[in-house]
Amino acid sequence: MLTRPMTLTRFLIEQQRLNGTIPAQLRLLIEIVARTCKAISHSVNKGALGGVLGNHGTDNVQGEAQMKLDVLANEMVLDANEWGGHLAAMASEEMETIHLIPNRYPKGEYLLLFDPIDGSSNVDVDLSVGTIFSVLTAPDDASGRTVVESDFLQSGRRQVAAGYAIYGPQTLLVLTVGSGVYEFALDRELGSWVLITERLRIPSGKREFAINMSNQRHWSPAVRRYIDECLAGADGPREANFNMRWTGSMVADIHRILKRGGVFLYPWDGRDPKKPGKLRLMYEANPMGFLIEQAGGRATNGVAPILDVAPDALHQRIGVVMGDPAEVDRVAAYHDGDV
Ligand code: AHM
Ligand code: MG
Repeated sequence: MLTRPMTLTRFLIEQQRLNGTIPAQLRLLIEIVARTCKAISHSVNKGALGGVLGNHGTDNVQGEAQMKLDVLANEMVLDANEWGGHLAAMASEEMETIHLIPNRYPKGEYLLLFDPIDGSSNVDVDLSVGTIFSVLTAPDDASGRTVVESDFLQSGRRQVAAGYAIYGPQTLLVLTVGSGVYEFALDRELGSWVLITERLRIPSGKREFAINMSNQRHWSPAVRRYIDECLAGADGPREANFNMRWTGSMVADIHRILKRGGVFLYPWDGRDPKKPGKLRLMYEANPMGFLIEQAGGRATNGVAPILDVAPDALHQRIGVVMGDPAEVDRVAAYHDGDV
């Protein structure tokens, strides 16, 4: 019997039909985002041959140097999603404020937030990077008026879809619409995303942590204690040897944790009072937190689940601890002073 691959298109249609988890408009929106990720993947792969490497020579709203690919991928997501009719507006890590759908196109009810190239400092050295996205619904009262920035300031719990594409040895798409986590691989011959893992679950008990150790001196006592105990190995209080991995691309580190287990930390640190962490709530912590919870893990900023944090600014930063629930709970308990 011929076994047909389960493409993203068929998967989304079946979810819509069988489970009713995806309204038609959301399905079409996800298809467009996934198609854009295919195009971004081509640009990333071309690298120097496509003239896309190196700095763009500009800074983004957060004062970070933009790479050419940051700017290119941002444009690609905006262009592809403007005309579909599913969106009310978009917001990106690379843009100062929200991007409204031009008047010449119909508008929909969804809000798209994205980090076009996450881990972009890794692009020029040929390590994995990715695109992260999150979908919210515009507030009911926004239908008859222009969407404003505060319409985006919804907690992560309200996301209706989230995911990332990772441009690594394989190009993969990892997606949730609130009914588990699904992993698709880009089949370049078919030009399709093909389902390779259903209902992905984080393996438990893996003794592995991911953190940028060079920030150690800036951490809170709770995070310092957690990492010290991991480093103490089999003779320490954890009575186990821990391994460490850090790629500098959140997509790659979170992908490893989803597939192999362990915990990811980019915690609050005391370097700059205006920046309580490096990662952005709306473009990184919320979508990844949604995926991690849907895969049976937990995500906290140390004191509260990330998905319950009420945002107060579009580009807000937050401390992040996510992955294996037992490890995340331990870090949270150290913050609470419970143990
Ligand atoms: P970016 O979105 O500008 O690439 O920054 C986010 C990245 C994450 O992917 C990664 O976890 C972190 O920054 C790495 O930071 P560091 O350079 O401190 O290791
Ligand atoms: Mg980024």
